[in-house]
Amino acid sequence: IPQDLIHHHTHILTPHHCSSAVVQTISAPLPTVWSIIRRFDNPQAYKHFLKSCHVILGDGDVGSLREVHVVSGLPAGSSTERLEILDDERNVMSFSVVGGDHRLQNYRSVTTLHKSPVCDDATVVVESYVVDVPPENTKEETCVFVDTIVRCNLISLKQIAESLGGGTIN
Ligand code: A8S
Repeated sequence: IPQDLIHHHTHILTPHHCSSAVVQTISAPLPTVWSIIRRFDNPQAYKHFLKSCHVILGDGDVGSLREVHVVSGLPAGSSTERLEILDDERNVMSFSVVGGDHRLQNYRSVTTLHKSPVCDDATVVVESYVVDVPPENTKEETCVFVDTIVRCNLISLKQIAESLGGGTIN
């Protein structure tokens, strides 16, 4: 990660926080991957655990709020999320969870995209997060749960970006 982006993945922690990061390499150009990530109104394009998303405030700029509904089978119904960073120059996006019915209080994630150092048309995605450890869970359980969701999302992002084969979506 370039020096000027490291601070985005540096989270302030207390003993009641859990934090981790997932890295995924994608064989698609950075603009293709960014065109999917930057759409705050359309996370279900690659997040398979979401069944719907409605922007309830704003028009997709920083400060916008969305309400997502989760597929059945997860210990959650919905989540209200705020767009914290959307930097089209540096390819940084971040959102935080501000409400909903689920166990991930104060979830915040930051996603940065990097041109692969070895291949021009490949992209490295780094997604880090911090979240409160729920009262009935351990840090390890919380990290396993969230890592699983984030890893699934990034694998799905990879499949979709690679299938676009160099194009971008709007
Ligand atoms: C994301 C990341 C996560 C989403 C979690 C971790 C969530 O949408 C799901 C289940 C939950 O229990 C919590 O980038 C919540 O979306 C799939 C509803 C927040």
